[in-house]
Amino acid sequence: MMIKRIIFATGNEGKMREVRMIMEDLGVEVLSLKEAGVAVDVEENGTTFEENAVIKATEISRLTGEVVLADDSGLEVDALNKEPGIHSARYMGYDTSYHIKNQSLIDRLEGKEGEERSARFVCVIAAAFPDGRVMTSRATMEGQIGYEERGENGFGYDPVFYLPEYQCYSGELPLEEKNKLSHRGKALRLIKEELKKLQEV
Ligand code: ITT
Repeated sequence: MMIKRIIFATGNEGKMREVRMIMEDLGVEVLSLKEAGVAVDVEENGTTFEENAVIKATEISRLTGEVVLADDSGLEVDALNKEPGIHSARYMGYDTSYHIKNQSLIDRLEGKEGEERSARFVCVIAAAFPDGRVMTSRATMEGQIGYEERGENGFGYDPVFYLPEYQCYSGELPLEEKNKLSHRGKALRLIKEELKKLQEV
């Protein structure tokens, strides 16, 4: 199968920047929804990251007839029963600034220390093909909710996500470094390997 182009079904510019770098060496044109001229808002009414990723990818593939990848991701905070989880984008309202969302997590963990602050980013990537086939991959990045926001890189919850192993915040990582470690980098590289295999047959 010759895959010439892929639509990456996201409206999130932060995700798209990371995705472009990870997919660079595949030799396939990767278009955002905007670049592909697709202006639909898919309702993410699933109850898991997998369901939501599959909903986004299959809906856009059905609409366009193209190979479509979608990412559903979020932040699980153990002390908050894994909230905000699949609701990470919606947490405190879509339009609320991440400075406010991040500060709210810091406030909600007051009095907790070390491992009690454990959290992880989760990413599920779904790939949907015009013939109806679907595949998914999942990966995580483990860390903790920090005591403050740090760093100007990344997006969303990156400035509040502390990586004890590296003694820095995700928001302090350059794009390339984050991609090496991140939930999204790991999940997308798994799918990329599958796409490479398909290219060969
Ligand atoms: P699309 O559905 O259009 O892709 P979205 O931002 O609504 O965009 P999700 O529903 O998957 O995407 O929500 C993911 C949210 O999880 C995202 O908006 C951030 O709040 C958070 N998140 C996921 N990955 C992250 C990362 O690498 N760094 C910081 N925050 C992240």
